[in-house]
Amino acid sequence: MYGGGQVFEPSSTNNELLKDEDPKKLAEFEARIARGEKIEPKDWMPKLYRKQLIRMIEQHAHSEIIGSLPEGTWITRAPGFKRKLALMAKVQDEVGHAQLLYGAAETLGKSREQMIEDLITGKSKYSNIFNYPTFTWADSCFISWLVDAGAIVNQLANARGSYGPYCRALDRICAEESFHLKYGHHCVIHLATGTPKQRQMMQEAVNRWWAPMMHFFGPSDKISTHTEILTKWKVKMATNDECRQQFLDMYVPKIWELGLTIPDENLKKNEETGEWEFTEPDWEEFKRVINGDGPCNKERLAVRRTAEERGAWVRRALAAKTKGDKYVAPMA
Ligand code: FAQ
Repeated sequence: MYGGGQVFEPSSTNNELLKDEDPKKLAEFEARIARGEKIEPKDWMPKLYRKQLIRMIEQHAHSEIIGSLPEGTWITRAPGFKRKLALMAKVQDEVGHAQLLYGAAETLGKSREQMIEDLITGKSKYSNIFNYPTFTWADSCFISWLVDAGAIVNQLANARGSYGPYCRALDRICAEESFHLKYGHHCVIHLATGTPKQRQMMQEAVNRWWAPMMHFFGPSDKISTHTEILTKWKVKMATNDECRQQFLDMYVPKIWELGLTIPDENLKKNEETGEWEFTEPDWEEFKRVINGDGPCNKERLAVRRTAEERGAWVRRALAAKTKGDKYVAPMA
């Protein structure tokens, strides 16, 4: 079963892991974090910090490779040569981001092979949003603009976090994502200011993707399991609700500016508090989707499994030793 079953449940293992730590080392570690120092792979770190980072970075890496699938299916059908080229480059970037992130997670001691195994057997999670289908070209445009926008809000914050290898990977990822965002915005502007049919297609995509987009930032802070410890140790530099609010603040006006509507009649900015108010997202649907029961979970994992099987001979060939370790010239 996909997920690991620990969502929203307090993990006693976490407390046990912390209880065993040397209090002096823990205090020194926390003082370093408070001073804004980066923690590097060879530095002492609590077992729980390591475990949480592996979980989060690994899920992020999986999200990038699985995230390349709903857009990837549109490369051959993208309207025109320039859009095809740009989308192909974007999808390649997303897979490259996964490589950077798997590398960062490996510095914490989990092998890439194990991470991939945990993804394709459904043990690890990845972002909810990539379990929805891209029916039309406009769905792909929504992802390129607004899902990338949401990812940047989260990643720009966390790039200032405490774990060196993750922050450095995020810096590079954010630089590339900012091009994705511009590309996606351009695609959406084109549709939203196009023919009535194009506008309708874009509006329908916004209607389909809004709920998953609200889920994308994670459960509200009231019910988030990991936020407390991750913010304390500066892995998460903004909470789920803070990221969601920042996204709404930056992008709702831009969506409205294009004459598109958002399918939430309660969505409005409270001018007194400065906070956006919205209908509480359906957290039951969120839980179902992240635990393997979304519209495309099975298909997404099946594609990854097939890619693993088909690529196995390449990995075998690379790992195979030639006689006496000597280089053997290829036959052709
Ligand atoms: N989807 O206690 P919290 C991208 C799980 S990259 C699935 O609040 P946390 C680029 C969570 O894992 C997108 N599961 O968790 C791109 C936990 O389950 P667990 C990915 C989710 O870690 C663009 C449980 O719920 N970005 O899009 C989600 O403190 C376009 C309890 O939640 C990252 O991964 C979710 N949305 O906060 C690619 C950024 N939210 O492990 C292609 C790094 C929560 O106990 C095309 N990650 N869960 O079984 C983070 O910032 C955090 O991990 C959060 C979740 C904010 C995602």
